[in-house]
Amino acid sequence: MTNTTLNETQNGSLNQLTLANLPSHIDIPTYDRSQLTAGIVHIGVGGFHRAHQAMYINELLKTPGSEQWAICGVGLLENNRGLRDILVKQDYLYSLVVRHPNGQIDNKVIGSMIDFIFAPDNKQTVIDKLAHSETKIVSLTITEGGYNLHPTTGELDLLNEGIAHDIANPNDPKTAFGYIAAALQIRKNKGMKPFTVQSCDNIQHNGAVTRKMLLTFTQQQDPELSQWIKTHVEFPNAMVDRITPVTTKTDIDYVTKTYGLTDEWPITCESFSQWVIEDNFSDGRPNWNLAGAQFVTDVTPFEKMKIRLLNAGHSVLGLLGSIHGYATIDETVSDKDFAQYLRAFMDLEVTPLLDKLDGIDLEEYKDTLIERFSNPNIKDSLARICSESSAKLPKFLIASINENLAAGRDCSLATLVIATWCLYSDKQVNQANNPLDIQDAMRDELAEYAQQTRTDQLAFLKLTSLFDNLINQADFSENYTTAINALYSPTSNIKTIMKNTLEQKYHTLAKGK
Ligand code: CS2
Repeated sequence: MTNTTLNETQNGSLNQLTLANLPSHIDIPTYDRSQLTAGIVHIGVGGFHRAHQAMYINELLKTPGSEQWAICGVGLLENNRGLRDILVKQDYLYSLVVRHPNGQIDNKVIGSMIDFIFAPDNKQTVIDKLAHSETKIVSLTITEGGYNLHPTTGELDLLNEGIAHDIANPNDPKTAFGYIAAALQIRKNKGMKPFTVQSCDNIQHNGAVTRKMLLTFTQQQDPELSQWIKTHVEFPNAMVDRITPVTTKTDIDYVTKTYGLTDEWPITCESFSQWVIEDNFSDGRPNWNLAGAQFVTDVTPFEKMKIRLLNAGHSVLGLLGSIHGYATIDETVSDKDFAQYLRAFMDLEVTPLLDKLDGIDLEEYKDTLIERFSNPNIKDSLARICSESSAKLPKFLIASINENLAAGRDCSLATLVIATWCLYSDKQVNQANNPLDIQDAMRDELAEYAQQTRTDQLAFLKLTSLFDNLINQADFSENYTTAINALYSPTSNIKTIMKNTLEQKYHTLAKGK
């Protein structure tokens, strides 16, 4: 590279033209992007999608034969406008910085996205794109909350504003379900094949849940459409995994320096990646297995293992670590008191709930999780981990509490996490009195219930849409009260409370519970 091109590159931004000027150690798309078509329309182009599914397609495209499986992104949210502008400017290219625990860094540019539609301004364009015969798969990362799954009834929350709006206005959708239903209606009317609806969110049986939500939704809108979807549309379940922190200014600066050009929204992620998919598709699929994904007939044991150990483990560290005053996962887990608590939680309150998995050694899996969490090059913020806890904890943690209670097993370690969530929602500061960055659609409601704890120790649990009947289960509420008393005592210290809870746990176990 000559000095002139280097300067031009340094001043330029990442796009199809400048790609050729990148330093040769950067892994760039070598395939002809002009020949690609978007067989996949992806709703919810967050960091995780860009580090995971889009990366798998990028790898696949490197060998000929998959040109029809590029991605068209769709952003449903008003705050996706900025992302659209950046992606358009960059010809939908973005950099992916893969950080290994040992410090090794793989610098990539991902080219599998070839279009992006900002839905709020282009509703009909999105519907037409989904209804187009080229679209074979509509995939989703709309977060746990995006499914509008009522946490205790397991049904679609018909009172949700967006859902109620979309049921009443089939031609003016706002939610993923509204768009999907509108497009499937067109395909049904035209006698076309449906696309597959593929969830990539951290929900156990994410495909079955998506199916159930969409069937309830369309049942309200048009029962005939619902029946057609029930008969014809596939919703494969999948386990997805790759830790992808929120992009920071440091990540952007790193890319500017290393790539010699500007990427306004690079993604950083860990080196580990896993995708286990049930092989049920309505109209074909890419050979993701050639890019490292795994097709199975039943994903149940994989997803339960991942959600109950990794995601719940994150929440355990996230809430306890936040109160202590830590900012990131690696910082929290490098404190041996937190690592010990996490491991005991995994071993004693989750492992007994998991089925044996051929080819997977659970002890090794847990060791790997701790190693991944400890990756000092992934500064995954506790604020991200604790964000939308109201949508996450029912699936990640409360499900395990209920299963343990039903089996007569102690679950005091998870109980302390729920009590800590109450303190976190109530005081909204850590134990050094510094404000916490709480992002949760239910933030005000959580605070309202939690703030009554001083007069009613069980007040938080009265939020039955999250906790269902936990308040009436003596085995739970006794431990919860003990935890609340400790957390709300004037001399409270989270580490001491964790130590005492662990000690008590071992006593209880010694008594055979
Ligand atoms: C995290 C997940 O949001 C969370 O609470 O646990 O985003 C986690 O990093 C991914 O599921 C990893 O695959």
